[in-house]
Amino acid sequence: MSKYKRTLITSALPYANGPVHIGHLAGVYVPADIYARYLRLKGEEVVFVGGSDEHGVPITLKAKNEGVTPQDVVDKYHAMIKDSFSRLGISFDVYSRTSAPIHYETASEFFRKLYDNGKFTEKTTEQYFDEENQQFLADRYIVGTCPKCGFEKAYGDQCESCGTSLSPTELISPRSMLSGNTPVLKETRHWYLPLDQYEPWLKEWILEGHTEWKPNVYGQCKSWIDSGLLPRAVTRDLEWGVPVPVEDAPGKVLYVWFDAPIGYISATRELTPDWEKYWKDPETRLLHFIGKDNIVFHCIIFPVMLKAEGSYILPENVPANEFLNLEGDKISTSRNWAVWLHEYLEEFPGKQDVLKYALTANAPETKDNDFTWKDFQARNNNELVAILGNFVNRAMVLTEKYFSGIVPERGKTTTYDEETLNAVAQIRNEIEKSLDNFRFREAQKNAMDLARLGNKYLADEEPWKVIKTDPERVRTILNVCLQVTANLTIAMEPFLPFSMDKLRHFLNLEKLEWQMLGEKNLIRAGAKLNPSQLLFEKIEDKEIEKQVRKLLDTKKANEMAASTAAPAKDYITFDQFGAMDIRTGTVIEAEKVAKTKKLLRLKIDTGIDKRTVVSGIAEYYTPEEMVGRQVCILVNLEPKPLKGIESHGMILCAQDADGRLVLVSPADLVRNGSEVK
Ligand code: B3M
Ligand code: ZN
Repeated sequence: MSKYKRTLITSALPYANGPVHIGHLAGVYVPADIYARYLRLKGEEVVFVGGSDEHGVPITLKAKNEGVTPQDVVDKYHAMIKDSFSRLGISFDVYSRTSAPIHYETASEFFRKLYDNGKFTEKTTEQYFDEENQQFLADRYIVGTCPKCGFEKAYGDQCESCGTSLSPTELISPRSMLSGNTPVLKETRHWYLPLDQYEPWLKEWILEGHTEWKPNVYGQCKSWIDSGLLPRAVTRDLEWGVPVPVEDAPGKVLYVWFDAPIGYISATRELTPDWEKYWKDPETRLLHFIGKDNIVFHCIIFPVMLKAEGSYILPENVPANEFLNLEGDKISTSRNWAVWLHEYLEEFPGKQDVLKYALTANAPETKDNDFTWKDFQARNNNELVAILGNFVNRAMVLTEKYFSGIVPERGKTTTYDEETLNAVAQIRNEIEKSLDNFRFREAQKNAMDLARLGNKYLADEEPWKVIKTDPERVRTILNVCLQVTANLTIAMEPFLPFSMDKLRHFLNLEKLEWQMLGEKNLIRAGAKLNPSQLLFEKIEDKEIEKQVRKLLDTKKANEMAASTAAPAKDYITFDQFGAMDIRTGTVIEAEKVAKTKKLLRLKIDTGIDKRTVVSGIAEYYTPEEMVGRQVCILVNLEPKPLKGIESHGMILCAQDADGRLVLVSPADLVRNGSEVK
């Protein structure tokens, strides 16, 4: 691995203000985990750190909304996030949190060193202040219209619509998130990181020195640097956060984006007393796995902090991903438009690898991508089950059947046998090339090619036919198949760790190191296999339908929450109301009106008579559901023919936000013909 001795992998610290969803996983944690597992399998020295980001306005706003303390919020979600990562098998060497004492110490020391060395500028400026709440409005405490794109709900630090990074004073028509009021300006003193002074250095380091970074990452850096960098405040007037470690700074804390990346350092310190070799030795390769909204913080601001401090290494690469959408819509925590990891783990027990596989197969590496449940099902059924599982299963079952589960000897080989075995090493090269360039979806596809190779070999060689004429040959065929299977336990290990554990157990194999991938005798003739089961199970339509329905329910709930009731109509008199004769009645017959979608013909016992009413509720109620129901009916509406049937009256319904009609019925059974008033 060239000039490096070891790798330090960091993955963005999720805000502990909500659970983790598939967008986080696809963008950051799954690729970081694959990479960490790959390096470990190669026997390289690697440390993979993560942790919860527990400061900042996202946390305090959540606490305020829920009427609890910020500490309550982070305790709850940190535990939840940590647990679900571990159950999914994200193989952090340490998962820390920024409320940990070691982080307070690390972040304070870091700030203090820059402060003592005169790396900050100190400025008193006017900032927005909410008079009602007696609080300065930093970052997300303030919303307004984005000066760049006109989005009306841009935050004080960033517009989520166009991605522009903002400062509160740039917002048009700013409003306080706390009171909704227009804030006033008030003087306050803060420390700034003079990014402008680092412009020449950033140009050299990134624009000239890191042209190999992913185009999306490089492009964002370039546009930032080209548009000119400004000094950036690294302190805030807030109560929640790491207190500014200088005398005479009461009520001030470090800006969350100053302390959070230092969290990577604190986590490493928590892991090992030898942490400095990971952060200060130029032979360490530092990699940040993040989503695209964090690029500027990891490529510009944090490196400037590290550079200013002076004793730290800089990131070697920042393989940031684009965003994952869900069923065509942007993932959103506030709209509950997400697949939540903790829910997935409950609803698909034992299927951790399937989620990782589907997310990697569809990873938003070069552009935003879409997760759909249909695709998830297809990845499982058509790839994991039909390609990988099917090959492994056939190799195992045939060995069991013909050789009582003992690995047969490989006799004289054909050119095709040799080609097949040689292809494994080629596939290894492909996987390595892809992984070394952070192309995870391609790498996983390359690894699956090994299973495809095995399937093709089996289909061509047809041992189930050959066994009748040349049983000796079948020994060789199955030996080749089992060598491919054994190689799969290596090739697939970074992607499907739980399943490869299982497969190694079937094969009675130890965990093999990456360098052995491509070897032709990984499994010894004469070895006894364990009884196998299916490696993957089909996911049925009904499981997928259930998930899709859940999302439709969410969509509906959002529409309902967003819709407002129509304004009230003009007044009517008591007499006008009294003129409407509404009664209770029971449906005694019901049928669909032929050649219509919406209409039911109902026979109703109104207590006065038994009459026919045609009602437009067929999309919401079946005839069977209607019979026996008590309804309210306007009986003195003038009769009207509908599709050739004379309708005598109207059934009362409430119309829901989505147009759906819901019957209005008496809350208790009453005598038919009772007046409704
Ligand atoms: N918590 C933002 C985010 O979750 C932030 C990342 C910190 S990484 C040091 O997108
Ligand atoms: Zn904008």
